[in-house]
Amino acid sequence: MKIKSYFARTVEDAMALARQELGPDAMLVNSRKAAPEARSLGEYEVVFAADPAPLPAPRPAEAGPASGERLSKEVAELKRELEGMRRALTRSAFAPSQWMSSSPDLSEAYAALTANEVAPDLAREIVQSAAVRAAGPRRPVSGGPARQDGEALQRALAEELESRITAEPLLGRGETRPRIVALAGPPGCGKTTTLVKLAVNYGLAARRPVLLLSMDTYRVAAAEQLRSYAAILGVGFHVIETTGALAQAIEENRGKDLIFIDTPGFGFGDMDHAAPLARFLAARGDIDTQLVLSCSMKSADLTRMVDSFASFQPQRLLFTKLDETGSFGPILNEAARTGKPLSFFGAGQRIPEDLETASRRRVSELVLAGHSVRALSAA
Ligand SMILES: Nc1nc2c(ncn2[C@@H]2O[C@H](COP(=O)(O)OP(=O)(O)O)[C@@H](O)[C@H]2O)c(=O)[nH]1
Ligand SMILES: [Mg+2]
Repeated sequence: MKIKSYFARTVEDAMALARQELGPDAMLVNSRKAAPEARSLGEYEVVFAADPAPLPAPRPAEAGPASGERLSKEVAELKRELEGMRRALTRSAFAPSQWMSSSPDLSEAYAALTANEVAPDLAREIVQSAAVRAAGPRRPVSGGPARQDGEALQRALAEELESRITAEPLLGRGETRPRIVALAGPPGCGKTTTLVKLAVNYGLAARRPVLLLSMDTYRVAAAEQLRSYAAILGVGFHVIETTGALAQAIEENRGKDLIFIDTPGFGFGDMDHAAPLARFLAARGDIDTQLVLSCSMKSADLTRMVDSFASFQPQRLLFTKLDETGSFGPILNEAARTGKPLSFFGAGQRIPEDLETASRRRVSELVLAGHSVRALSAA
């Protein structure tokens, strides 16, 4: 037997070359994308085996329908094979690494995280680090037992997850008074609702003098919503049209303890209008700008939204509508990606009850909820 490779731009061409030289009885051994060093010869390589004395190239008369049929059969077979290879490659590129798929606990944990919309890269990182952490110093993961200690792994997952985020359920920056908080974010994400919740819980409930300022003068009646709340709560309220007026209002209310600034919702298309306010807030070292984000947003849109609010230089991320979703991965994704602390969570429409302080523990509970490695192991 003689083994010979043929290179060409396509598999079909390479096979035609081989058949021409070796005749119809040569056997196809392998076909693949050419190795990089052989790429100059052709994109694809087919390997044929034939008897040592190569048969003469078939004369046109012999290359009749029979050999043509055979060729196309082989090509069809090759195509199937290539498709199989492509699928296998795709699977291994997106699947967790080898050792992860060798451990049911780890792959279950990875699946649970990604099902909760944790970004695949982050999920992989967390599971891998958790596996190392759970294995402890004397039990390296590679070649270790396929089945982890379920409880240790569960704990390690939470620890790894929590180590990637921070929480600061705070209002204002540092110790300076008044504490000034601006809530920014897309339309309908819950800025006004959350502002009132915060004003009640941290202002009125603590008997601290509060002032509410609304800059939401774009939409009809938007400021009126806050005006009525201010009236009900009996706190000061002003509608502010410009950043200059905002600076002045802050100056005139230095005696207050808490100043909340409600801002218009800016969507992807409105960012040009947002520029003056974004510049103002970014430049004010005394204003705590919190970016309000709804958990019910699709995670890709959420990421885009966070990026488009970068010019506001928000101090913290505030997630709302936790009650409207079952997938909490995006909270983790954005907190880990931006490195910004999480401040508060809105978890319902009721004012002021549906407000929570953010904590790392809460996030890991939400993200890992329903996932217990132990339970899965026992199953
Ligand atoms: N389910 C739920 N709804 C919320 C939450 N926060 C705000 N909302 C609702 O979302 C809608 C828009 O809220 P609003 O505060 O006006 O959003 P804004 O445009 O960002 O000021 C209102 O119907 C709110 O009641 C929350 O945490 N959960
Ligand atoms: Mg509003």
